[in-house]
Amino acid sequence: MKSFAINPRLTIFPITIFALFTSFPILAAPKDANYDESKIPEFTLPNPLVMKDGAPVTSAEQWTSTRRGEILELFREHVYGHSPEKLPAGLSHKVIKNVPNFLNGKATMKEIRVLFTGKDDGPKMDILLIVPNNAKKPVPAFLGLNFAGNHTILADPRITLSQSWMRPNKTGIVDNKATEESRGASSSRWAVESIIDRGYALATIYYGDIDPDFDDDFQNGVQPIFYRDGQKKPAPNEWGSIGAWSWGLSRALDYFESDKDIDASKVAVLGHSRLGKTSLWAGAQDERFGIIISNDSGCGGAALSRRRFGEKVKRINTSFPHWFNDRFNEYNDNENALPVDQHELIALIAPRPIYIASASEDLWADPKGEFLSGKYAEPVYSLFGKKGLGTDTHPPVDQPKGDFIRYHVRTGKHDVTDFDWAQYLDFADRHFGPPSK
Ligand code: GTR
Repeated sequence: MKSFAINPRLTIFPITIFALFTSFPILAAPKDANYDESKIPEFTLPNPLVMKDGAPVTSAEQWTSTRRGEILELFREHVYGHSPEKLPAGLSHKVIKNVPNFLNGKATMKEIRVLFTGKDDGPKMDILLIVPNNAKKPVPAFLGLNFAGNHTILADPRITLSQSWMRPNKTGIVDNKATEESRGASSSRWAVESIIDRGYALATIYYGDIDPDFDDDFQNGVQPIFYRDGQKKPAPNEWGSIGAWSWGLSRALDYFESDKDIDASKVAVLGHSRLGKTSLWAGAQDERFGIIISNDSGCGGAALSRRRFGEKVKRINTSFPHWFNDRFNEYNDNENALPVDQHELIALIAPRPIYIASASEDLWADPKGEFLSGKYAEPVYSLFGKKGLGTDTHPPVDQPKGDFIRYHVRTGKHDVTDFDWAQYLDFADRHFGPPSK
């Protein structure tokens, strides 16, 4: 496989990126999608280091006090929507299960129910938390949403089978409900034993507990909790589902702050695909997350929208009208008008460590566009004296590169594998320090 360097002349903003050559296997592009680097239109990326009033940003202090907030506001207004500033009255949690001899005695499993309005019959999410027994507390943790219920990450009958609405076409889902057959169905995506053996806790939540993933004009999920009198759906600049899922991740972090087993200052938030978009947005907004991990997040995640490679803004807004805010539709076939691009989402995470992962056959998610977002976030990390990717070249497969911004393109398809987890565990060891036993 060949890789090609980015022209170093173009690393100064505003950047005009000309065609880059493809370094991936030839895969047929779906209709209306481009998989050919030579057909990427020319574009200029917005410069994260120029303030709204045109003044340059030259210090970390200026970034933190002013510019960061400007960019965050643009993402809220034009892409993911504003999330509520206040917590709902009555929000509370209770431990609903505690199993001390989980994983053959290696871990303790707890289930924590977060009642968003304090009512048992109101909207709620269940956190599955697995904590190593043989580790000095408090421990660092990985937190990620899952696609089909907490019981799918591991085939252990002691994990409560989700009663929530499920998307169809997944293992063991009948009439949009999980059945016993779905236990452990996603276990290949969760390296539970390795995480525990390395001294980390693992927490996960079914994303549909926070907002079921279908377009119902926001009648279910957490949005209605916040409607003002007479409001029937979020305003065009208010949150969609990605905003809601991210909000749920922050509520899990609130809980960790009260759990003496967990070091809430060392929580790595991660997600795959639409949930990778979500982990990025959660990390951008909530600076308590210590490490952010994006696994194959693609369009609306780590991939630059202006490249229009693979999935495009119009396509994602058409297939999933509920993920972003309504204003994001203004950029369908109009990416150059976006006041931000996704490198600035990565920049919002600075100076915290961010891991961006792609897969070689996942052209739909635009691996090179994901790499370039990391690349063009580097000037912001530099303000803090933090090293980023340390290369202008899209790395060959299976060769992770970078320090505070780290990247790999794994061989294979759109998925989360043991290879991905091995990198995330090393990354957490490097930046949090290895957990003490
Ligand atoms: C696809 C979508 C992607 C990605 C993926 C997933 O259909 O086009 O943006 O989010 O779903 O989440 O699995």
